[in-house]
Amino acid sequence: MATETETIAPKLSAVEGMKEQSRLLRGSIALELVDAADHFNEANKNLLKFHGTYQQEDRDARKNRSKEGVRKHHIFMVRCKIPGGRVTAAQYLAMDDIAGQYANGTLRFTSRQGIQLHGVLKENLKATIASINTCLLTTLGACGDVERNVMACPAPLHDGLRAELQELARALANKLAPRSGAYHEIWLDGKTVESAPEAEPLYGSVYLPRKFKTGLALANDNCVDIYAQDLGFLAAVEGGRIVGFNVLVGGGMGMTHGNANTFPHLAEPICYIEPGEVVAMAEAVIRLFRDHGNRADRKRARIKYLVHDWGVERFRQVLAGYWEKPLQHPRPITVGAFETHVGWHEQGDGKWFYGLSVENGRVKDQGTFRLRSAMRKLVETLQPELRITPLQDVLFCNLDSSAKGFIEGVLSEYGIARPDQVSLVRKHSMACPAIPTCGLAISESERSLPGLLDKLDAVLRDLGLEGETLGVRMTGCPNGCARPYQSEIGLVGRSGEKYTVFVGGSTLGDRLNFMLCDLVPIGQIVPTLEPVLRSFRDRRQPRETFGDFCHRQGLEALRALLPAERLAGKGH
Ligand code: SRM
Ligand code: SF4
Repeated sequence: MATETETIAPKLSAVEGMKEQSRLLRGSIALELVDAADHFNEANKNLLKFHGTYQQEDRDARKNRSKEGVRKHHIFMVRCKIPGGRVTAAQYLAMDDIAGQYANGTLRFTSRQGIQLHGVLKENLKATIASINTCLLTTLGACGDVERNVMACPAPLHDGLRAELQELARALANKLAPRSGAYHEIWLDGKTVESAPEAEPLYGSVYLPRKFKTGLALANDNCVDIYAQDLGFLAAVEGGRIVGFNVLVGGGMGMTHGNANTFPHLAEPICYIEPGEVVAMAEAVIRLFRDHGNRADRKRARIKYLVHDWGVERFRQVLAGYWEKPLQHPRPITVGAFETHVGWHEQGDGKWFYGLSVENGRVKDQGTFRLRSAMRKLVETLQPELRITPLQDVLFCNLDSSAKGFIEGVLSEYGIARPDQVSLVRKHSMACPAIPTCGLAISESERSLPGLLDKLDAVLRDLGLEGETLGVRMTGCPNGCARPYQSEIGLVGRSGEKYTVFVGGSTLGDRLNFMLCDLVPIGQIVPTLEPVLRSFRDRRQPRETFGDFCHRQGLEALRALLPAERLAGKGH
């Protein structure tokens, strides 16, 4: 029995044991890969995430299958980690080939500038991951308890700033990638990598308590949503060059309905560093997280809970123990703009880039909408560098001015809207994949947002608000993969067809929104928002945005506008 002065160490989560026993992520994945089953056991299923793949179930097929007493239809999602979202034309075309050969014939640009494939069968998993590596992309560390894809502004502007952020994103991704030889052994040549270390130098044998996400931003363009990152580097710019960074720690979106101990949290400024110290600071923060993060309760394991529970001052003190010099205080840098980067823009080097708005990041051919074919034709012909944006869109880079007419001709031929034909609200919106692939989804998201935006567009037009910048971010569960808790309107799956509606976020991504009402049937979401939008039109202050208006009015004033049946759901 423990004495009064002894503390009983909390029981570690089951995933910690799986990592510990995995021999640096090997487990028995290689053995299971060649057996006849269409899925992996629980331990390997968890380890596979570090290799960039999730074992999923086709949820559309689930109902019929259980009626017929047939087993689950297992499929795999494969995620590429692409720092700063940059891919060459050849890499994109290879990914498109792989999507056709091994996946469900679609590609998906993610909210962290990656590319996902869905619907891969176990028998094709090795070929899929090997082919991705052949085109010099990787899936290693795209998921799992390690550094995830590092985000940076994708715009190819020759402004002396963005290229530096892109370079840093690559340097961080290289330095923070797992060093285990398991990935090579299992997916590539099958041989043991002689140079691979016995232990992970940064992560140790049990890796991090949870996923860890890093992004870099400029104050005048917070397109990466720096406040949602576990670790953010916000540039200080003087005389047109980056002179240092504020280090922000503790952003994260995920929460669990009904568990008040879990919540979205914005990253807070902790200290200031010199430009050459970015990688070392990332390692210091990761070491701190490795040593102090919660390894008992995975729902409370993110670094945001350390920042929240300790407070900024204590966090700084602990971080000081991982940093050789005295920590400098953060500078007063605040974000002032957020760019989508869609449309036709000069790069500043005589070339141009064209940002295409891709609805929910899904590249597919469906009926007369043939985005996948259009992308292929554009990439084959123009051979551009492509950059994926944090809003799941894509930029065609390094173009001659003559390319614009060709691009718009192809878009029109393949039934794709030009950026100027897409409403402002649609351009600023995004949804997560949810059903049918995501095992955690409670409600639809990617498949429901387009129809919901049709209705919202109509209301905005009726109210004369179609010129307003506001976005809807929708997710099929409270994990927040489309970062819904920062947007002007956030819709979060609550129970089947019912959603929690949030309002009051800022276009700049620097403020959390608040719950307006709960358990709203999907068909009632736009009618619920209509009186709030009408009040915004009639009572806004000059140049006030919808998010700022909701924030200023506050919950009670906004709820007074709602129909009586909406008031049953609680606000907070
Ligand atoms: Fe996410 C889990 C999809 C960005 C918070 N996320 C998942 C899984 C893997 C479901 C699962 O664990 O079984 C989803 C796969 C669905 C599918 O079928 O593809 C999934 N997340 C996505 C993507 C594809 C959404 C998208 O619309 O693009 C994004 C992939 C990004 C990438 O390329 O790396 C994606 N996920 C995010 C973000 C946004 C971000 O990082 O900027 C968040 C909120 C920020 C954060 O991390 O707090 C996010 N995803 C989560 C969480 C909640 C984690 C938490 O600790 O609170 C989960 C659940 C979990 O980890 O247990 C999750
Ligand atoms: Fe799945 Fe939820 Fe993430 Fe959507 S928010 S992809 S439903 S985990």
